Amino acid sequence: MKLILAILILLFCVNLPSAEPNPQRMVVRIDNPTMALVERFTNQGADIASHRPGEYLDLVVSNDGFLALYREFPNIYITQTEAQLKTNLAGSHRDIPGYRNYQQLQAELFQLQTQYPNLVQVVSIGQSVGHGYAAQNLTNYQSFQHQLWAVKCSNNVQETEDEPAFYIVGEHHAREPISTEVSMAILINLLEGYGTNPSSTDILNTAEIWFVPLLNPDGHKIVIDQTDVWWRKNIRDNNNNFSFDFDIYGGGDDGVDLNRNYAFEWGYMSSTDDIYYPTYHGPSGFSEPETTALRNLLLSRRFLAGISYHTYGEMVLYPFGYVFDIYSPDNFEQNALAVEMAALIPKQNGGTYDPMPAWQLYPASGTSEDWIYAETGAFGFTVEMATQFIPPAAQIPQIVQNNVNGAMKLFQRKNKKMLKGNITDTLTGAPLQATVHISGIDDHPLYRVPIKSDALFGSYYYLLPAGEYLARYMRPGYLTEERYVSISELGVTTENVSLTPSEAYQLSILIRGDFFEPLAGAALVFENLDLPTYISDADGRISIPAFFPGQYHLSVSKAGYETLHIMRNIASPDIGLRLTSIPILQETFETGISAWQRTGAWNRSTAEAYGGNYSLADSPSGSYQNDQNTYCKLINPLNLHNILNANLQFWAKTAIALDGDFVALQYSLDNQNWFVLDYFNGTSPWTLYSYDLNSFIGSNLYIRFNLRTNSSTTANGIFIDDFKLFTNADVTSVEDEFSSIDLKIASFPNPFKNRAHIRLSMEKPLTEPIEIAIYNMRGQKIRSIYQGTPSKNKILIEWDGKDSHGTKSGTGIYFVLAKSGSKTLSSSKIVMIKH
Ligand code: 0X9
Ligand code: ZN
Repeated sequence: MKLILAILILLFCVNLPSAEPNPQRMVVRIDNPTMALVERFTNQGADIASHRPGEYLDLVVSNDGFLALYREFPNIYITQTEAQLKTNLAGSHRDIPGYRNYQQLQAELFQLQTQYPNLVQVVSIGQSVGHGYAAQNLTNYQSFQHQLWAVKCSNNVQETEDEPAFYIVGEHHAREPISTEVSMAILINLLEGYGTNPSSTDILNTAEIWFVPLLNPDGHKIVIDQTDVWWRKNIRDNNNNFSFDFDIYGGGDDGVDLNRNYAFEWGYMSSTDDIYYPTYHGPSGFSEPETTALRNLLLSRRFLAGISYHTYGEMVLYPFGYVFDIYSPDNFEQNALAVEMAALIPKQNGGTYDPMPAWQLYPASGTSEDWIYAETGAFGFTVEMATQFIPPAAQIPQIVQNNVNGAMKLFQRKNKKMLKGNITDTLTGAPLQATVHISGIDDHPLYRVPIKSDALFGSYYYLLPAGEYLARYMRPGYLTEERYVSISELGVTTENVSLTPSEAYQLSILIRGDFFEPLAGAALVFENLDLPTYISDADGRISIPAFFPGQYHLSVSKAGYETLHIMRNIASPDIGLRLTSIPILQETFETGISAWQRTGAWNRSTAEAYGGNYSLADSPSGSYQNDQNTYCKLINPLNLHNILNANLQFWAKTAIALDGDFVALQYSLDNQNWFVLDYFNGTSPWTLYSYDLNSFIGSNLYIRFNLRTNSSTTANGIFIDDFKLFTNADVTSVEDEFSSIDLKIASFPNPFKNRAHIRLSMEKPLTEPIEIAIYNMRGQKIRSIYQGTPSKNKILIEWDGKDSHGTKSGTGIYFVLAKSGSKTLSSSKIVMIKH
């Protein structure tokens, strides 16, 4: 007995935990971890407590886990014991009560509603998973009848006002209860400041803030009741035994990690399909009532941005986070906002929070920030508060107050660097839901839903970096409006737009190939619209009987040809599009691989080929190695100058372990900074991949494949074949509506009553005669108003609204077309309102 005691004391001296009969868990720290090490643990499904790149990696481990780790990393040390966690969780300090439980939270929310009836509205957005089991009369779940409470906070809270919204979410993860505390503190700060603090008053008068302080009430109960203070997931009954199963060693057969359950890039990195692990992603995206409830709330109105709070690490994370080196279309402004917020939040031991893209913490799939951003357009931030999961009560007010300041900064973002306005129907004045397309952002190759105006109010909000932009307002059935907008550092730019309904007409599209030969079987898709896919007939024609003129985002593809991916203003009855089948660069790997610079095992391979005998492979014979970070790069950049369409295509076959290994397709503009365009993992047969590179037109684009593997499973890898770049400087056929002569038409006033002034401006005086004529919506010419060769580069013409017979035309939409022979040089629409 004495000997055992002595050993125990000795163990404690070297910082080893005691071998208690009832095993306990703890947080251990590895200092200065490499990213490869972090990857190893994320991919093993290890219970990662926190990570600061290059500084530390904290893991939740059992006694056994500690010993195993200690053998490999003798310098690890315990930063938190279970006893400390329990003390912190239950503790209070003077008048600081510590952590709220569900009942306290619920009572307080309703008390706030009573106290501030004009500012607070409590609504249930769903029920917890345990509530569902309780409703099935399962006895073990009767104490889990939790509502998912949301709080709307705004002036005139009972009314649905035309205001932008922000959200605050607490506690995806059960063991992170300060995330609920901070949510409550932000709510209370706004309420108490209303009417006295100018910032709180402004925010509640002109915006709606939605709070979901406790997204995971069942898990919260597991932690607060100390059933398992390390619990992270919800309590889904994965093994269908009708009772909650946790495991003293850190996992538990039950529960889904709610922050892996969102259905965007669901189920790949730092996420597992093994129910036992703390990062189990659930049976499918949005399988859980908790994530589903938040999804429905976030889709119900236009949220500009929001924060999901977690512990710990003292970081402000922004999307994307699903794979290394990925930067979102709104990366510039998301970073700027994260920098601003982080600078306001002091760390506990000096300095301020660190802003970074979420993947820099570690790539994770199916997280809230990625789905929220990609599928709603809101800037979804994740804030990792504090330096431990459950800080002691005495520290709560300070940590929380610091974070309140960060959140207030986020809400104030609505007062600057924003484009907003109302979109209405020109004729009826009714609000319209329309897409707002900003060039330079909405043509980014990575996916994010288009920003739309609100169906009820027609209002739209678009956060942007300061600068000049071309904004397009599009809705099928209406003519597209274009505006040049200027976004200033300090203010909001208001651009109200009225869209004019257009009449449908018969559109004929002729699709041709390299030698103007008609192309049958080409597929035409109108992006982001609920329209069928059109296929060209034997004459290369697609005929759409009722087509509304306007600006469209369309793609045209045919096997063996480039894919056109272009914005096009379609307003004339006949348009032509031309696809090339002749790549300007083609790599079949049949004759060699000298165009590529390679590291690691990348080489051509005969193990697999899509065509011929060779393909490109990360591991030409057999499986790839563990712990690889190798690449294969096209030595010469792709020349994307003086073209109208750029499209990269290749075939690939993959067998890549789904535990975090991947091959990324990356691009760079400087041959130094690389960004992910796509990534591959899992198993797939030979598949054609196609990428729109139009947002890089005008530059030289470097391309490479990057293999990243961890220290667990290996597999066969990737095979790539028939790598082709198509560029096309002439996407339209000869008779298409626009020529290269730079001629602009502007009509004013528009709409007009008696007389319209039509101004033509040209880059330089023309050499050939042109005709300016007025056409009706059916495409019929009703009046020719100018014929000749303008000798100046600006001319002004008048139209009195009459047709060629001298009859006044009716109220409606007309087109002013400038033609040279049969070629349309430019067009403009004009609306006449007859009195
Ligand atoms: O892993 C998580 O869900 C969050 N960290 S925590 O320690 N609170 O569990 C961070 C998610 C942030 N997103 C990415 N890392 N992609
Ligand atoms: Zn968390």
